[in-house]
Amino acid sequence: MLKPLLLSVAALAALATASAQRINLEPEDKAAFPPAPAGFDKPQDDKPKGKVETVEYDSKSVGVKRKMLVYTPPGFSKDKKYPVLYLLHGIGGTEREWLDSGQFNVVLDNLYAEGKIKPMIVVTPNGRAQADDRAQGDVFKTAPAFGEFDKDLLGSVIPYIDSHYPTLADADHRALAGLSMGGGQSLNFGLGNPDTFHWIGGFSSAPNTFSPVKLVPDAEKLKVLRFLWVSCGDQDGLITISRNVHKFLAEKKVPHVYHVDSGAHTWPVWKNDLYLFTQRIFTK
Ligand code: FER
Repeated sequence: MLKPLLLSVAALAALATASAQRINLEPEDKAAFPPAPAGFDKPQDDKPKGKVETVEYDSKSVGVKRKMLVYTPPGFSKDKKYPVLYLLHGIGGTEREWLDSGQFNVVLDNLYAEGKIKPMIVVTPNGRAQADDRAQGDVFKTAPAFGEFDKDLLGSVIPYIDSHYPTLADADHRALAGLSMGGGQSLNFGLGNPDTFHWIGGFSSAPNTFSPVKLVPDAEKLKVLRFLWVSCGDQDGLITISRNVHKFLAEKKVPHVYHVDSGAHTWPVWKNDLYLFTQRIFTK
């Protein structure tokens, strides 16, 4: 087995692709939903756009000012109240990754134009909870800081958003999702804090994902969840992580969706997951 800790970010996609031949799929590794239609991620000039802004907040746990991006939907008004999706990046990214590499705002704008999602605020914080949170050098060395991010998220990020934006500030109106390292964080912190998040998604979750027993020590406590999504690409060497989480959830009878995309550890998979996941949150 390759030692991912020695790999650069550039080598990561290669790892996912190179290991494709060694991936043994199991019968349950299937798509739960059809993929997004062509053009779902292409800007449409004639449609209303949401707004993305960068804000700075005081991180109590890290002890510095940190940045995050906040997307407010088309037609946003301070006189309304909105649910909030916290969307987390991967090991090679920062608070800008979902925007610069994933164009998440375009995917959401297009879903609004078709009336397919509820109006929501989307926050992309920086999940590398350390003073230097840039994605530089050997980013795998920063993996421990991703494990510390729950303190910042719960102690500073969410309080900032709830005090500066018109949010519906309860678990029924708060979602947590992310890709790879951010997927692991979403499962770890989301399932660990069912009083804070009722909608949770792990996309291609990385080896930072807790083992299933640690992730779900008490299945009863997860009955409050409204939606739990576990997905991965069928050509991603990390699929065993998501599959094992799915199997454990199924054994413990925790309702969830296990969705296997066609693709590797790459953006088309995560954009597709965003498209499918956001249509299923804040419903009812
Ligand atoms: C690893 C392989 C992949 C790992 C992290 C990743 C911490 C993360 C990948 C990503 O975020 O894209 O062994 O260990």
